[in-house]
Amino acid sequence: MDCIFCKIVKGEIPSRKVFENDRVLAFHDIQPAAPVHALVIPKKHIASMNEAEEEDQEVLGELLLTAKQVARELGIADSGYRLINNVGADGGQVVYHIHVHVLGGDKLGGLNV
Ligand code: IU
Repeated sequence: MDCIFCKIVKGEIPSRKVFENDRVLAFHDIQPAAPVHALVIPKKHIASMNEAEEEDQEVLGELLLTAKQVARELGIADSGYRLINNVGADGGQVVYHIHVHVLGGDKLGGLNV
């Protein structure tokens, strides 16, 4: 499968890793949209939230808990941060391997939902 994040998981494309275990990987985004911008992905290929299944429940929960740890690790936990999961074209998804953006390090603008 020609998935760029699967290649990052396999080490075929380098990344600046923040955290890794058997199930998830966190790394710095190559085009940061905020002073701190990391991505948390499952090692299993799930294209987007639309393709997530019941059996993915545990790893999806782990993505969020890892995002919390990443925020703490990168020093933005106390000031606050935003977790984003883009889904599909209108959601702004570009890479079709599910990921949680961890954004912070400044007051974030954009949609207030
Ligand atoms: P999106 O939610 O699919 O739009 O986010 C994809 C993100 O992946 C985006 O912020 C890119 O900068 C980031 N990214 C990356 O970190 N490394 C890569 O090799 C590629 C994209 I391609």
